[in-house]
Amino acid sequence: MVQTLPGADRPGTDVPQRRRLVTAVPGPRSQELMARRSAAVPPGVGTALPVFVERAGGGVLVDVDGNSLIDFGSGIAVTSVGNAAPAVVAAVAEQTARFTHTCFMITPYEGYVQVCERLNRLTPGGFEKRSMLVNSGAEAVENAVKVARAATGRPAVVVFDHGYHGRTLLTMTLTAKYRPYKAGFGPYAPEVYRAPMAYPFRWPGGADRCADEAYERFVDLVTTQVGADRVACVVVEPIQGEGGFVVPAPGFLRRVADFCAAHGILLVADEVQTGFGRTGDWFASTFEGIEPDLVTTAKGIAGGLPLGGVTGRAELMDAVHVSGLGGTFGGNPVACAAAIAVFDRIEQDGLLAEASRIERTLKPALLALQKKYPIIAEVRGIGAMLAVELNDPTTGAPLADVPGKVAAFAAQQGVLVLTAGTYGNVLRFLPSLAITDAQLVDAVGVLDAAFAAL
Ligand code: PLZ
Repeated sequence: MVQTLPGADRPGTDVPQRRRLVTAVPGPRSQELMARRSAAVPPGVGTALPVFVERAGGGVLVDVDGNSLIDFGSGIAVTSVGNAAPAVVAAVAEQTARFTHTCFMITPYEGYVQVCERLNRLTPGGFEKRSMLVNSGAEAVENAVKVARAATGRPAVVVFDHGYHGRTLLTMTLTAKYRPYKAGFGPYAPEVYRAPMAYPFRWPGGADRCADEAYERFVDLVTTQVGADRVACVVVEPIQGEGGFVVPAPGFLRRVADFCAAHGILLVADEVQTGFGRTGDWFASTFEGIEPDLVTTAKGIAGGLPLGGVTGRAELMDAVHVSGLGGTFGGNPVACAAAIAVFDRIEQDGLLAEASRIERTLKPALLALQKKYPIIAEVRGIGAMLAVELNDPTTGAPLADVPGKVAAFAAQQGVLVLTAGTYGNVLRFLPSLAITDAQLVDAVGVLDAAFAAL
């Protein structure tokens, strides 16, 4: 059985939980490695921060030059229970020593079943469910669409502006943003249709009319251009991630869900970025009281080991013929052991409440920055998934070059922050749920200095 470390205290790491700089960032060793990287790895695989990591613990990355950075990215919302969380490390070590792989489709093992049981219980909806496991978020979304098509016998998929669902052919097609995700990679997959997202801050008719008008546009698209009876599923992130942490106008998703139910269209909630405590609940669909037919997961599920899942109504998941789903590595036993340790940590360490605590500390601090710096047009998000959108205060034009400058300044001061947004004008904050209030306050001080230095 998977071991957890009883009494391992959060963040339970010997990596000191503070920033500490001993060289410039990036330091000389990182620069050397960057030169080797450039010779060995193509530029198509990007680098947000050219700092090579040697070890990490809790919410801190230690680089090869000995600098410690406060990590506001968590590897893009992955290391939510803390990096190298002791319980995850122990579970991985224990499973690795027993066996590393069999292929679940050849000879099964209990860990896979346990992860599926937990997903079936934790995802929204009291109905009977089944889950399957894969290696990534994109693969989860691909499989959700396969299940939806097989279960409904319909071809079309409806997605939204600003949506992100992956980099494979189908999920790249589902993804809205052209550059860098789609440019040069067409032709795209057929039968994908895109509706406007209820993005309150940017809705032409104003935030108050956003939910109603966006819903009307969605219905119009589905009924007049696609045909509701041809739509297999609507795929939507309950809070959009890469698109800029867009929280849909209240009521919009609820109405989309009701429309889907009335027309035999399946609702797929892509909870890859929002799942596993990120927003203060297990899944963000619960904020709108939605019970999606299918839920896709990955990222925070296994503390950094590659794992994803599709969870859905039993009758839909069971509609696929025997052996229609799978893959060599999907639900690898080591990744499953890590996932079980992550679920236990979230439950036993009360990490859902920690996400809310992070919001209570970080959001007011960001709102205080907004008062000082008028280019911060909006502070938004839920739990430990917060962002600021940066616009020209007079014209309202997106300031696409500013997030990069703030992030570069912050990195030089020992804080890693990520950018996002269709217009590249969003800074997003995705700390580990193990981050302390002191670290949050310290990091916001660095952001303050970064905005002051613009
Ligand atoms: N669905 C909602 O956020 C991954 C992408 C980083 P994979 N987001 C980070 C990048 O630039 O590639 C994501 C997501 C949502 C699906 C995915 C895809 O998950 O595990 O990256 O395939």
